[in-house]
Amino acid sequence: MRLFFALWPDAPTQQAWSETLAPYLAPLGGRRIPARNLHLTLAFLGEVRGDRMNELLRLGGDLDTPAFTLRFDRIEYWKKAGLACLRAGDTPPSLARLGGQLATGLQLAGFPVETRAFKPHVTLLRNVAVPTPSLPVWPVLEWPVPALALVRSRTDPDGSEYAVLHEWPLR
Ligand code: 3AM
Repeated sequence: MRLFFALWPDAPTQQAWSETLAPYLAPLGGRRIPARNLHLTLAFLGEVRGDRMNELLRLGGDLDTPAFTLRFDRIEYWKKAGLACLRAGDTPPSLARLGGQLATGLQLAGFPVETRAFKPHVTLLRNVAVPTPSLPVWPVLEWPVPALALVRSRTDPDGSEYAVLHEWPLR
């Protein structure tokens, strides 16, 4: 199974973001990520054997993260990856801590971890055709993050299909 930890908006939130952001994205061309796939990846694990699932469930349950709110205030174009993503100017300390604890826990358990700095983002567009400077999003999209999620990814010719396997409410 291909797995990752993420912050996963509920369906109405995904739909609201998709509709609100459509006018910002239309001029950039590229391929829209469908509303149901919008999420913020915390740690990508890649292929994981089914018998390691319990370790991941324990790890997720051991994290004790206070609830926090993300304020998405801009769309950034990432040239190298060719994508446009939703970003928050300020990373809440709880999110930075969650990302750090997760990376440490995964590393101690022997899972491969990303060595690049964690830059929280929600991918909105791939294969952007029209490069753009950062676009301010106004009004800011406020998202009280409800939970941490463990997600399975399946790739098929039509794109990625995701399933939330487990969620841990933030306290
Ligand atoms: O959440 P975003 O869209 O930023 O690009 C994949 C997606 O990122 C990324 O994990 C998220 C859920 O699939 N991803 C896929 N393969 C990856 C890899 N080998 C990867 N991230 C890092 N290394």
